[in-house]
Amino acid sequence: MATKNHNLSDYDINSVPNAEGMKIGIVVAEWNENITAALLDGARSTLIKHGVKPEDITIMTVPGSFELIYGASQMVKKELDGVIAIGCVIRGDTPHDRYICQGVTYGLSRLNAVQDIPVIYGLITTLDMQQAEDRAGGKMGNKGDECAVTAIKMIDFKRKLK
Ligand code: RBF
Repeated sequence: MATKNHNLSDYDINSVPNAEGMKIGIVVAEWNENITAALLDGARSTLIKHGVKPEDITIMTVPGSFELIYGASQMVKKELDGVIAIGCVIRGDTPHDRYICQGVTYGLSRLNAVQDIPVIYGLITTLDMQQAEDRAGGKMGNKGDECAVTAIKMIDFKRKLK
């Protein structure tokens, strides 16, 4: 959804299933907290807007994005219908950021493939802080909103398959 000029908060409201009764876990990284807090706000408010009860949203924090893998892998074992992993990795002076992004992307992909509930990829990977701000409620919208809508759609996908 990071297509050029695509606003992450733009979606067809009629395409989103009713999320009443859905239980959702959100695991949030503390690194770049100004960004991840804004992503969390977006995700939480969009879930609630579509019918998820505040008490059915479980929020857990982990130190950095790399820990999202462990965090999400523990949360998928709980009584939840889906898990959103939120983090922000900003390019630094060393290749460290690339290893973190690769690790998180692989770890979350693997969870998606082997676990029973959907894990939503809410990792922002940017070249600088401005790009991150643009995607955390700035001019590109809020990736947290997009994650919430994706979570609802994927949970509904699973429900329809049964
Ligand atoms: N975690 C993030 O969520 N975002 C970052 O941009 C980020 N940059 C890091 C840069 C360096 C040099 C190091 C050592 C860690 C960074 N981390 C970052 C933390 C990482 O995800 C993890 O918490 C730690 O490496 C401990 O496992």
